[in-house]
Amino acid sequence: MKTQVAIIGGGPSGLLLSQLLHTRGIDSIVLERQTKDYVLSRIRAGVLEQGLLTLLEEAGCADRMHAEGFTHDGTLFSNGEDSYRIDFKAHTGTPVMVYGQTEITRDLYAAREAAGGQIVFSVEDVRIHDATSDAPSVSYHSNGTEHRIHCDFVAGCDGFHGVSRQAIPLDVRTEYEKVYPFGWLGILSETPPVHHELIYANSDRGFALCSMRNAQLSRYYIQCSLSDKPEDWTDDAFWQELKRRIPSDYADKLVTGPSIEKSIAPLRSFVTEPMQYGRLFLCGDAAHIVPPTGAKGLNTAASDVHYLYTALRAFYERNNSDALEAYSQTALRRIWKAERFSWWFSSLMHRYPDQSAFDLKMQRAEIDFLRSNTAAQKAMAENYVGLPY
Ligand code: RFL
Ligand code: PHB
Repeated sequence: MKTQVAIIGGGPSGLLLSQLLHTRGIDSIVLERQTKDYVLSRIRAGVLEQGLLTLLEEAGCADRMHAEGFTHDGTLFSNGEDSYRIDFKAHTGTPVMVYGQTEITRDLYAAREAAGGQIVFSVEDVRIHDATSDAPSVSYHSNGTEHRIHCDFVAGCDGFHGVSRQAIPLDVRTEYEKVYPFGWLGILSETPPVHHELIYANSDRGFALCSMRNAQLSRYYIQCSLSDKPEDWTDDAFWQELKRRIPSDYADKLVTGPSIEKSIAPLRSFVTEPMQYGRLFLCGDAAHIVPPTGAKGLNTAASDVHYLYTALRAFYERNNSDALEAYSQTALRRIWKAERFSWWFSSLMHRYPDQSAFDLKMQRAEIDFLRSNTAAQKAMAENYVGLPY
């Protein structure tokens, strides 16, 4: 088999890149380890930056998002009983969009299928060959048979546990990591959201987040211990704990119901450098992870896709490889800023097991500063809605 760009991973990064390339007549084949149903059963991100919206529009996949998504101009922050709102739109001129990653992925699959795009599911043993040559290839097993795709470029969009990052030799690759001493227990419930905007809550009992997918579907999270298992938490225990962490006005009107999904995500900051090796380019979670505080995971994946798509277009349309050569450097400049924001926002909002009385005072002072200082709120808003590409 032959294609121009072999894409490993059929999550949002791989599908978006494939669809964008298709709009410019550039061929790709997507290899996905799981089945489509499995990919569409994962509940992940919910808040989208304007940059991702623009990419989805360019890919021709934004109609349902514009019809069904919710534009949020701001967000509530609470600290115990005290709450305040930061108006993103007033500070930056830009709102954010609330529309689930699962729905974006569904829309991208529909677009690829309508365009006759090639996506091979349930592939095994994916390997990248000759990445530093002008003629790389990707081999894989499907239904017990080995196949090989010859291509011009390989896009590694296969997430944190994929093979692409591992294909960069250890003497070339440097990894930076911080693991946080807690996780997020999340539930999805078919109940109306407690508030029309998100609530990020800091409390003496730990962090909580009230989010949503639509008018009848809510997404809630609470900070939990890393040793907790989802089955340790009954729905009732979850709702009780959430209510203790948000201001009582909201706790009193919270509509509870059975969870339809319950999972625990560990929190991690991670970056690998460089994000390219010869003709292999990493995008999204394959190259970096952020803690979910601030919703930057999917949005940083989108900015990588933007830079790689732009660079591939320059190569195919103008025979110019400058942007491809600069890809890692360009993408990483924005990634590190999103890493900084997610790390800072996580530090501000969570209770740490080893937090000293001094650390707690510093956290409170920082929250108070944010609550009362317009410049601090503007900086927060600029980061939250997404730094420019
Ligand atoms: P994905 O979504 O992980 O997709 C990678 C795809 O590659 C496939 N794959 C392979 N395919 C072929 N061969 C292999 N060897 C392969 N190995 C893996 C996988 O099956 C998968 O389909 O990465 P991508 O596309 O870069 O997208 C990134 C986003 O998914 C991610 O940044 C966010 O979802 C992160 N994230 C969240 N971000 C937010 O902004 N807000 C959130 O609330 C939020 N919640 C989450 C999250 C990530 C989670 N993970 C990864 C555990 C909750 C969870 C549980
Ligand atoms: C979500 O809706 O899943 C969500 C929203 C905001 C975050 C993290 C997750 O910061």
